[in-house]
Amino acid sequence: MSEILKRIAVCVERGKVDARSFHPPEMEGQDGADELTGKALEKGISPNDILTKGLIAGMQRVGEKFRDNTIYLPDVLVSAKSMSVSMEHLSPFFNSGVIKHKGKIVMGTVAGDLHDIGKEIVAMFFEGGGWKIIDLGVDVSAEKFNQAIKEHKPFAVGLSALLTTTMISMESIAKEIKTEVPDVKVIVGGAPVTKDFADRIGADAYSSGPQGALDYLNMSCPGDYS
Ligand code: B12
Repeated sequence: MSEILKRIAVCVERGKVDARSFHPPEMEGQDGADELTGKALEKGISPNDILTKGLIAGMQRVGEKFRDNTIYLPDVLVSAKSMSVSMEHLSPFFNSGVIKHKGKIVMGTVAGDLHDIGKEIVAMFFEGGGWKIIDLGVDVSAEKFNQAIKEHKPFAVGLSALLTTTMISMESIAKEIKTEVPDVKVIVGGAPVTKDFADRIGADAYSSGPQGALDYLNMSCPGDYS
């Protein structure tokens, strides 16, 4: 694999945004994800390879380390920043259809709940895994989820709940989604949510963090970037 793609993956993994950033200290002064993505495009490396062999490869390692508790939230946030500066270089290729997403995922925090930090992180990992996110924000009703599902035809919908009280909304929302659009995969998560609860409400998948959910998506819908 091209050296520059390996370096892009390392920049995402370590959170090296650009040449000016001081983080991580041992990479100070070196090109970051920003410059390397620009240079890779100038060299004629395909945007698809930059995405899959650079950004997604780096983000996969971030997800595994976060799942294994060897890195923490601040590390994930700098990795997300590195990924997003690179994505700015790649966005024209998404818009023109040169690179394709694996599929779409509708995300939202359920009705009555305003917590969105966890949902944003999960969404960012999904995006880093090659999925297009339609983020409905917080306090999202079943009706709004169903409207978005019908409009965007996603492969899956991700529901987040942080309150024991809003887990009750999660239950009715998951059931209403499954009644209206049985084919869409419902993935649930959030601090009070458990696997038993997810099974009871008829969700297709539960994960305590982003990586388990991403593994589930990639297993059920491996996608095709060609
Ligand atoms: C920040 C925070 C707030 C902020 C939210 C800001 C924001 N923009 O999100 C504010 C101040 C608004 C807030 C308000 C309230 N909060 Co609050 N809040 C928190 C706090 C401190 C951190 C939550 C957080 O962001 N964690 C960090 C993220 C990264 O973790 P996470 O959300 O769990 O997400 C991870 C996983 O759960 C999972 N995940 C999450 N969503 C999804 C979705 C899918 C599909 C998947 C696969 C995975 C997944 O992956 C994420 C990444 O690993 C927690 C306490 C705590 N330490 O958790 C209390 C906490 C959640 N809040 C609590 C309460 C009670 C409230 C209030 C009712 C307080 C009040 N009396 O007004 C209000 C409720 C407002 C409302 N209607 O929602 C309680 C809930 C208790 C309970 N069990 O019901 C907690 C636990 C605090 C406590 N110990 O009492 N809160």
